Amino acid sequence: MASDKAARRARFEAVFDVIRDELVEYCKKEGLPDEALEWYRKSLDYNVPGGKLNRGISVVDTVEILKGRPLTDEEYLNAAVLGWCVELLQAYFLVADDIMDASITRRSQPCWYLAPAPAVSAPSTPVAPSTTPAAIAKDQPVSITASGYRHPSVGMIAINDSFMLASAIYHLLKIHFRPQPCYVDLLELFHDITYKTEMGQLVDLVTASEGVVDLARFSLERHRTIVVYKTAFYSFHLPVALAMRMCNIPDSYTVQLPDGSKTLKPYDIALSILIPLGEYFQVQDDFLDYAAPPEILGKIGTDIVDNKCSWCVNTVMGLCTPEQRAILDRNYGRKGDIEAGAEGADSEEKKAHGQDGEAGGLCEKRVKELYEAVGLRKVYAEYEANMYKRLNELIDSIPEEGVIVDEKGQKVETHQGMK
Ligand code: DMA
Ligand code: MG
Ligand code: MG
Ligand code: MG
Repeated sequence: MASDKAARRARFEAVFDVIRDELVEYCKKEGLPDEALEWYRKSLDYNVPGGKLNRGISVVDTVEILKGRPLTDEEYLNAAVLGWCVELLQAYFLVADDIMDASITRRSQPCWYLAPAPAVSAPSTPVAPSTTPAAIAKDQPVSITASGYRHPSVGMIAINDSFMLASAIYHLLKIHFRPQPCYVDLLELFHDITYKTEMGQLVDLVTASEGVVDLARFSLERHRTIVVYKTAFYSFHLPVALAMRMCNIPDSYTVQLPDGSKTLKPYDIALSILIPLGEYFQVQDDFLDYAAPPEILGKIGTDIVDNKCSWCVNTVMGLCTPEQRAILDRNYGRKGDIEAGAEGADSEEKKAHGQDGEAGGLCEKRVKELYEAVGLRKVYAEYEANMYKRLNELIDSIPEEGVIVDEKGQKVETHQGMK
């Protein structure tokens, strides 16, 4: 129910205020000056709570499902702290990702590194209202506010801000979980999944190396490695695994089917569904990067210009004619309007689309036209329908009933409705 969903979100959001105050207060106790406290508070408010919150709320939902009853206030707070730790991890990745991807907007506001700096140290000056987002990006470290004034922008301090978003996780875990038996498991999970996500970002970035546009290096197999590592582990596996750890489900448990035909490990069962789910989610992110209007998506797509090994380009490479492939080779991963090797590209066309700082430019436009020509939207709709079916089959393949046994083969409890 929509209202139930809204209420769950509101209850979860209310915990953020407590967490933010706790983090700022800790810095205050360390003796940081007011300027730094104000900066950290603004960074937390700007980067952490404004998203869909699916990852964070799914920790709370999973704990509730595993307990099979409403949570006590203390349990709720603990689950919500873990949920906000996932959101902090996401904020850390996104602040850095937007710098690395040279993105302009996120959640319908300037990316943090382009946002007006919290402590304005220089007087604001009016600028021409027609300044484009790409010009703002080039204009580092100055940012333009909606009212058309220049402010110093956050700039590369955002790199340290991203570190502090990540470090906040370990401070919160210490404050809220240190005496609990699951503490080390929670720490390990955050460390392992952070490492995996960074591996995914590494493969994403080296596959999209600037100035080396060679589509032959792309493949759907390479894409799969990227999306599983950069997205699926932290977005889908992490929230559920944290909830399982908080409920003290040990690795040694196995689930035996009533007829004894199969034994399964609870963490493996979770992975077997959540990784494909995360893969599907990132394919959708890739598709929306090209297909969704920025006003709706809240971010301006950069994959084509950034030479990314996206699901879109890989899929189109498998569908296009040699002539279309040549268009792709000339235009993919190019920032401006001039096709490589096409000297004196149509200057009328260039004028019509603007060549100075327009996000993407003509090359991106040509790639998008090609995506339309090969019918990528239809192919995506088919992919989505197939994936939806496959994910449901995977979920259905998990037994409704089973017996959980510990490492000695002793029955722990008869478990129904594992789904
Ligand atoms: C982002 O992938 C991955 C992480 C770990 C933040 P992306 O660059 O496709 O994300 P977005 O489209 O949101 O910038
Ligand atoms: Mg990005
Ligand atoms: Mg990225
Ligand atoms: Mg993306």
